Amino acid sequence: METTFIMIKPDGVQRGLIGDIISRFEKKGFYLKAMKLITVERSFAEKHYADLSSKPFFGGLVEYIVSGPVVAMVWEGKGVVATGRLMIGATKPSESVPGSIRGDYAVEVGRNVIHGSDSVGSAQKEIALWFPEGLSEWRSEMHPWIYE
Ligand code: DAT
Ligand code: MG
Repeated sequence: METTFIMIKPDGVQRGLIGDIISRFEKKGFYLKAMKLITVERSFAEKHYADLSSKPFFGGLVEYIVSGPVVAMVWEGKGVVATGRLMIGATKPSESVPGSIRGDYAVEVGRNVIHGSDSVGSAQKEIALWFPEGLSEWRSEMHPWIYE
């Protein structure tokens, strides 16, 4: 099954949105395979966002990510990369539909609460970066009630 990397950014942690966000992924039928609360170094945030290093907002983005603890997670499920992105909503909260996480909780693109991998390939890279220790191997007993 597919896995994706999801991170609740420092604003999401500060604003008490951890439980709600985890609950959305749980209730959907995805499985939590790894999780940690961690404050990352600048060099680590730069590595995570390396593809955006030429963008004018890169400096501010890195400042924001290192500004407090984040919740890093791996979620597993059928189509979890694409569906996770839909649950998160568009990058700019002004374009994120109500019902999505950013649509419900964010106003500014630079305070958009949550990160999710944008492809299966970037998910693999991000999971390797954030969880070199590996994932938990469990499978939910609910599996046949969620998947055909
Ligand atoms: P996403 O987080 O939806 O995958 P992205 O990978 O294009 O979006 O950009 C990563 C983060 O960078 C995004 O969540 C917020 C910030 N960002 C993106 N575009 C921006 C912009 N035009 N101005 C300011 N910050 C931006
Ligand atoms: Mg992205």
